Amino acid sequence: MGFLISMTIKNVSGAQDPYYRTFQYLFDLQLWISIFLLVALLITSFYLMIKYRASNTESKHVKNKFHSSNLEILWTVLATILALWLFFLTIGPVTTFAKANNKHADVIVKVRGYQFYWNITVGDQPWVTGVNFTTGAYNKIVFDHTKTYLLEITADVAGVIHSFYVPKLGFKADAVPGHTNYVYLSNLVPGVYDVTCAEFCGAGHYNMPARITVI
Ligand SMILES: [Cu+2]
Repeated sequence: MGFLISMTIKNVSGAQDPYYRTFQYLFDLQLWISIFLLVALLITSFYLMIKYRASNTESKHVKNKFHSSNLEILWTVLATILALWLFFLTIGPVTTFAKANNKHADVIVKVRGYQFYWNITVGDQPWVTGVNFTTGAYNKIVFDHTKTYLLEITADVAGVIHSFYVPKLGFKADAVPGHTNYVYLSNLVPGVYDVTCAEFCGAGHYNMPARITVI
C-alpha cells in the first residue's frame, strides 16, 4: 500500500515551478492526514467491536457506554483546528493561483469546453478542434519547454461547466460558461501530459481527452 501511495504522490512531475511543489506538498499533507485518520479509525473500531461484543458484555457485565460529552467536545475541537489549519495553509497558494492572469506569458492558450470536446488555440495557431475517443484521436497540443504559457479556460456560453484537468501538471481548473479561469505554466519538463474533463458534464463526459506534448 505504501508503494502504491508513493507512486501516486510522485505522479506530479511536469513542472519545476515552486508553485506546483506547494500544491504537491498540500496534496501529500492532506493525503497522509487522511491515511492516519483512516487507520486510527479502523483500529479503534476493531478494538471497540471486540471489547463490546455480545458474549463479552453479557458474561462479564461490561457496561455499554452511549454518550460522552468530553469525547464529543474533543473530536469537534480537534477537527475544527485541523480544518482551520489546512484552510490557512491553502488560502495563500490558491489566491496566487487565482491571480495567474496578472503574469506575463510568452504564449496565450485559449481553452474552451464543449459537450463533449475541448477547443484549444495555442498562440496564433488555428483551433485544435475537438476530437475524442469516438473519432479515435486526441487533441494534440504542443508546448515548447523554454516558453511560458497562460491558459485562459472557459466553456461554451450555451453549454455547461467542465473542468480542465492535467493530473501530471498538478492542476485542475473549472471551465465555466461566461467566466475565465487562468493557469500560468512555466519551467515545463518535456513529456506527454494527458488531459481529461473532471466535472461531470453529461453523457459524453468521459469522452473529452486532450494531450499536451511538451518538447
Ligand atoms: Cu466536460
